[in-house]
Amino acid sequence: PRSGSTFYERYHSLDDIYHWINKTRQDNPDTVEAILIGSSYEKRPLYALKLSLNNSMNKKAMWIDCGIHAREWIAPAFCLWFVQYVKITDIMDNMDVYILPVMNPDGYHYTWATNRMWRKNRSVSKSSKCIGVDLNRNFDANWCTEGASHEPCTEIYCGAFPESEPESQAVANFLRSHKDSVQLYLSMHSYSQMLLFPYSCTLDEAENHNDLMVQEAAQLIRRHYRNIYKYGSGSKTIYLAPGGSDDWAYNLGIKYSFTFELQDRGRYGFLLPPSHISRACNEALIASILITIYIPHD
Ligand code: ING
Ligand code: ZN
Repeated sequence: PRSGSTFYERYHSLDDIYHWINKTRQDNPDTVEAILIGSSYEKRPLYALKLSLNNSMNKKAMWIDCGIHAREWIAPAFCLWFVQYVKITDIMDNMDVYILPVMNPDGYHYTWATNRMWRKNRSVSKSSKCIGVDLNRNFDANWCTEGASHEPCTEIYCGAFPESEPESQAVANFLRSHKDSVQLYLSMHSYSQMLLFPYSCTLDEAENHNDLMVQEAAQLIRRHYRNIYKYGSGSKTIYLAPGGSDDWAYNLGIKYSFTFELQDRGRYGFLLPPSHISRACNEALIASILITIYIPHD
């Protein structure tokens, strides 16, 4: 390890992250619970942590997933960072937090073992030799229209049908069964420094108040870190991308639904050096806390 860097300022293998999940749960029995929400194509467990105050009667909750795409290593690093550095009073007085540190464990493991630039999961297709579905094209939001592909050899393969993949199905099932409490959905990606809200699956405008919230969040990052984040709807800010998790969550009824594209803007791209983890995660942390503060209280 780089001298002077903490555990949270480094990237970690999947095994290390599973150990971290277990240790975090054991060290914080009153506030942290690990929930098995499903398993991956290669049968790895999908653990979400639930952060809540002792005996909290919270009816409200937020969800964060990280690492839906394998090579975007800063995303899982953010989920660990969030758990470590979020101050309990910042959010948890009002909300429980569900946090899935690695939504695509098979792909993440593959980027450590074999191919650093892998994006998709590792599911085997019946119709092709090519492996993997883009989990962020596999949700049931204008599934596999323009911006996704039926061709398994592409990076934006939508899968055989919506929620065909165990990873997307696990998240969708969890959110369906918790939709009365979950008010805020956040999905962490990299790179390009953007705060995105629905829709990505159509150029139509979503009816929401998310615009103001991300504008404030982007301004906060600019003031504190002198760093520029663009914001807007996914389809107008990057590209049309149907089947994404944030659009699906929004259509489910989770009105406050965002995708964060973390650092950087392309200098290192997916290979963001560990020395940048702290800044990248801190700016996303203050942005996400600001968004929680903006959510109307009842
Ligand atoms: N970007 C996202 C992608 O899946 C996105 C952009 C956001 C798509 C929200 C759909 C919904 O292509 C990266 N970097 O993965
Ligand atoms: Zn991504």
